Amino acid sequence: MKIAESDLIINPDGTIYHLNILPEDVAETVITVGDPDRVSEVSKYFDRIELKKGKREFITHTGFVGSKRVTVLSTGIGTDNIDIVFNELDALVNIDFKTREVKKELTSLNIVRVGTSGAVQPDIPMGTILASSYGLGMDALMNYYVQELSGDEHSLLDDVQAHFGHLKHINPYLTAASETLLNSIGKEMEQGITITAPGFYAPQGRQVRAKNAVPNFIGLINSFRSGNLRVTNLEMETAGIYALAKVLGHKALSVNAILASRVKFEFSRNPNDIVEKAIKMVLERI
Ligand code: R1P
Repeated sequence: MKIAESDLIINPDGTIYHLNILPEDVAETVITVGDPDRVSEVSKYFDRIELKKGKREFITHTGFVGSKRVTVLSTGIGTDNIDIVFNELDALVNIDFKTREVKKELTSLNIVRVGTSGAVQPDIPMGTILASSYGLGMDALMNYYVQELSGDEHSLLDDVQAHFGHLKHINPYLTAASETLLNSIGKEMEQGITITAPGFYAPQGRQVRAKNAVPNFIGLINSFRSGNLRVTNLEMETAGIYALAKVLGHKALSVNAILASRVKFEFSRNPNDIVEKAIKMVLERI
């Protein structure tokens, strides 16, 4: 079936609408970062850079780490941007731009996010590099897609709903990391459930001047348990990445540089060093 021109917008030069890149510009291993300035912090370790392109907050560098071709791409902040990045990345590899039809042979990308995040457990210090075993979305993205859950995801989501169900405005969604990537890139890292929030301040329990509707949100978050599983950290993209990657048949892992402790009310004095450590760990393992 031909995908409509209004549904999949291809620019006159053959690039996809927002990312502004061509199908051949995408490697099968993709690193996503939130901050556009972090793209060159990753690609500075490439042995060779073959392409630098961008539009808006979506900056792409593609090159080689040894013999492995890697794309690093910035998503900007939030799951609304993840919706754009993941649909366009998937279209670049799985839709024939000439016929506008889905290709017969699909490509499954390996996608690793290197992001920044705050810990919600007292035993997880700033400086920790943490792999998200699950993404738990408190945003609205997956209200608009059909998601099929595994048995494990179902029972964990039941526990989540029992714990957070009194927050009537939230419809949480949950997806596991790619087991393959969690056991390779995430090996021996701290692991846990990452909550993805639809904002930075009250949606992550921060109290500045506006009055928060959910009292003690961090306490509610860090007291959640399902067997041995607990929520370890908060940020703004992982759950959307995990959910859309799975819906579209890609593998995803989120690696978090912990810059803040939300329970000790601390923020790192050397955040760039922690991010650098996370970047190096991921590049050594991809
Ligand atoms: C908020 O400051 C941003 O930082 C975190 C959050 O998820 C949000 O995008 O990640 P990045 O550093 O990857 O952007």
